[in-house]
Amino acid sequence: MSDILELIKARDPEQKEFHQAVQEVMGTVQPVLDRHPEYRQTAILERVTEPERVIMFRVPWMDDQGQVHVNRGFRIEMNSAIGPYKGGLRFHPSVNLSILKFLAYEQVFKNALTTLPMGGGKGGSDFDPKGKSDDEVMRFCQSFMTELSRHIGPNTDVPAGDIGVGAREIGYLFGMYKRLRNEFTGVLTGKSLAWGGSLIRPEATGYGSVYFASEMLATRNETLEGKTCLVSGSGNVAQFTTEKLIELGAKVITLSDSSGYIYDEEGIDRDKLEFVKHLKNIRRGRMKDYVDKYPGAVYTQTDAASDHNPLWNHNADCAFPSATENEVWKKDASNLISNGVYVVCEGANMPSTPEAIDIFLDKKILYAPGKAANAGGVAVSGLEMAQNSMRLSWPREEVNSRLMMIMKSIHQTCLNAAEEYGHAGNYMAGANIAGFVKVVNAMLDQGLV
Ligand code: NDP
Ligand code: 2IT
Repeated sequence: MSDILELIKARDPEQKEFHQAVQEVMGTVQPVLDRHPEYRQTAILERVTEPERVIMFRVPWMDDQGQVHVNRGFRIEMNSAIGPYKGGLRFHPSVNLSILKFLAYEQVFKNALTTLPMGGGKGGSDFDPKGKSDDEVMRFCQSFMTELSRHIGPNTDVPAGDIGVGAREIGYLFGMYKRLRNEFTGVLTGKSLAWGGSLIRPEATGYGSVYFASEMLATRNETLEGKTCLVSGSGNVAQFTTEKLIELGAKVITLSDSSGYIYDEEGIDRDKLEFVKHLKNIRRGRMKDYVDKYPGAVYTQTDAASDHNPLWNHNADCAFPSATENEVWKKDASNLISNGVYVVCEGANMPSTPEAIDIFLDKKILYAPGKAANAGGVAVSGLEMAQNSMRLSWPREEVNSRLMMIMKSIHQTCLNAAEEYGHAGNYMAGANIAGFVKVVNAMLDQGLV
């Protein structure tokens, strides 16, 4: 195990997030390797940690003042053992090869857990959509797709949204792909309903994360009703996590963005959530504005360079980190535990640092890793692909009940795999093992690939 980590560190020493993601998976699959010597004999670890293909390209675009800018575009085609590459696009200034490789790597195992035939990929750009006009975002998306269109396709690689890529960006990207290829196909998911999108896709990640938390609580004969919840982020995942929590009778008392967080002791109700959706999705404003509208709430600025986030330091039962990677530090994990939190359900990808995870596992709380808990988003993307292939559109209830079934199945799969390999009750080990076994067996079936 340490061999493979040494190898990837030596090969790409600067890719810290990628190393972190690999270390987490490799740290839990040793019992599988012990039982299956053929995996080591066929260098499966070396193969599964090396992307099948990495595409990196120039994205030139012009701003509203006529100034030319150049960003970098990426698509990591990580693994296609069980289906076409599938995974989101992230537009954020922090985007680099390390972050996208970590996300693509997580995506491979996450997609395997969904029960649907999807391989793993991820892409994006260091473009910052904040403060850009719609026209600027459109020109950027058109330029980005001009190159990306050569590499993707409904049976090859199907991108979707992630941080900074929502319905608006998917629309511009799809329009350009259609124009370049003269094809109306399900090449992207997260499309609008009128032109091939699926009902429930916008809600799916957040709803799925809450369904997963409900399943975990059910193992202790509990429900979310009456539970106090901390949610971070205020984007797609955080909004629909909050929506479902409210529907199930829980009380959400925090939301955040990269500048700070709001604490609303009375709870964020439906009206307040509608305000947040409008603020973030239409006005593209900041969470700070929440307290002008609701003066009973408190806004606290946060410092990205700090080793903790005060959002995680409030009395609560459950926490749903739904903003970004490494947003829950060691100190936050200790604060969560001492404030009574015993459910941590990751809506974001890799939001907890390894030290924070150690604390959750040590305290034996209900801890759901992102690759299981947030798989509802890509699962409904898979259902969008299925509907596109059939040229049909399922009703809301049908998609929602499939999403619920998938989340239940992922929950059970994690428990079963954990139990089978001596990690009973450890959802992180269960998710890693189940995802890993499915993907590497498919690779072995297909020969030296
Ligand atoms: P959005 O762009 O809709 O929202 C992102 C939110 O996170 C914003 O509130 C943003 O604040 C905050 N955020 C982003 N970067 C940082 C940062 N570096 N530090 C602090 N806060 C930050 O993205 P999503 O809601 O779609 O994604 C959130 C997380 O969920 C990501 O980890 C993503 O990979 C994951 N995910 C998303 C899925 C989906 O279907 N969309 C599916 C599965 C996982 P600000 O406005 O200040 O940038
Ligand atoms: O991290 C993720 O799973 C996503 N951003 C969603 C990917 C998708 O293809 O829907």
